Amino acid sequence: MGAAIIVGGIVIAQLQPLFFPAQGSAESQQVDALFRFMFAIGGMIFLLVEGVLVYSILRYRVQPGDISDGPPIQGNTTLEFVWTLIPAIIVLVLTIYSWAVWSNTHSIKPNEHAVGAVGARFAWTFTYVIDQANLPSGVSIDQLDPEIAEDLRDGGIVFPYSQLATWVDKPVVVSMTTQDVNHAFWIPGMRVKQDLLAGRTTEVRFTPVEAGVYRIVCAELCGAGHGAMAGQVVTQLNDAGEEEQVLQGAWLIVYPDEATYRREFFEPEALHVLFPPEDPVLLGRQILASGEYPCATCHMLSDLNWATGNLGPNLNGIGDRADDRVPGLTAEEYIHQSIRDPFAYLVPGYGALMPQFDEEYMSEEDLNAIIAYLLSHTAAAN
Ligand code: HEC
Ligand SMILES: [Cu+2]
Repeated sequence: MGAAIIVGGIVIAQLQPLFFPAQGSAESQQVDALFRFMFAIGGMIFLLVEGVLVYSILRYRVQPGDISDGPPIQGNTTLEFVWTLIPAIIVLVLTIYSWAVWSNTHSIKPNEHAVGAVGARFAWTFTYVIDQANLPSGVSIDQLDPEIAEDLRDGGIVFPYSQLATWVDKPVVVSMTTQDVNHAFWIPGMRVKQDLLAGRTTEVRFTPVEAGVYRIVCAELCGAGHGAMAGQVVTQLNDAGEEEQVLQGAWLIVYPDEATYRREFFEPEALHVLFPPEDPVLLGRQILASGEYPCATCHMLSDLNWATGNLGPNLNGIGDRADDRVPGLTAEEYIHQSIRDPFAYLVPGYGALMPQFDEEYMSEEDLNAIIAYLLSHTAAAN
């Protein structure tokens, strides 16, 4: 009987992969083993309790005509002792086992790939550092604009990107801060989850073991667009008229090796930052495309493949309507105001939802480039 319950619990625990996403990290293997262990214990207790229940219903059900009371039983010290001891042992074993998993998964690994993450309502932005040690191949520091070269010597240039990119077998540490309220950073496929706390930096560590694309989800209710603070796949038509899947929002991309990571992600992005375009329209496009600011969660804009944001007005054609919105404001002044001080004028039909991008959050240079880019979106230009 006891053996049947133990085997049954272990069999139940084998169902676990049905509910869990594929294991993407070294940590997920440890976390899942711990979970499977708890699931087996839970399965055994389930079988024991349900078994006793079903047995009692069948074995002790009332006989026809029997109206007597059951035997009067007063306490049972052995039984009480056993049902206290067994849970105490289970809790102790689980404490030791989970402590071991926790300290393994949280320990600092040698040679970690350090990435920054910023949570903002309602998007994630990741930051990468370019320094003299990881300049793109073929680029030397003398080719750079003197100001950029200076920053590079001074500890490196930080650039933002809307995806967390890394490669297989590389331990990653993500240092996280929030622009506004608390958020929680959750990658189900990696089995890691950590809160972002206002005014503090928190960290999360994992080592990917499988190349692929993983969802990042916000797991702390943070406002009206909370549900959008997660990656999505959207099917769109590309230039050739074929359907293709476009990634929206924050995703984790794991490349198979470092060389692919550098070639497909890091070097092209670093070149954009090291040699920024002079034309403000192109610069504005580059800034918005980088995902540094969370605009795509709320707005659509075909040129950047922003296809899902519907909390704010569609920005296609904004260049045509900007100078008619508020009497007395030029188109530039209106866009400036809509970003720095969004509640000064609310587009009819929309609520006061847009974050205020003050000078601390968005520099005047970034803002001017973004204005130039947005105003280039006219019906005539499209
Ligand atoms: C949380 C959602 C949200 C985010 C994030 C957001 N916006 Fe908005 N935005 C809105 C809403 C809602 C409105 C309409 C109400 C208003 O005017 O404030 C709006 C209005 C605007 C307008 C005026 C549109 C028009 O038709 O007149 C512009 C321009 C704009 N946003 C640009 C941006 C840019 C650029 C970013 C990123 C830097 C951004 N928004 C981020 C929600 C958002
Ligand atoms: Cu959030």
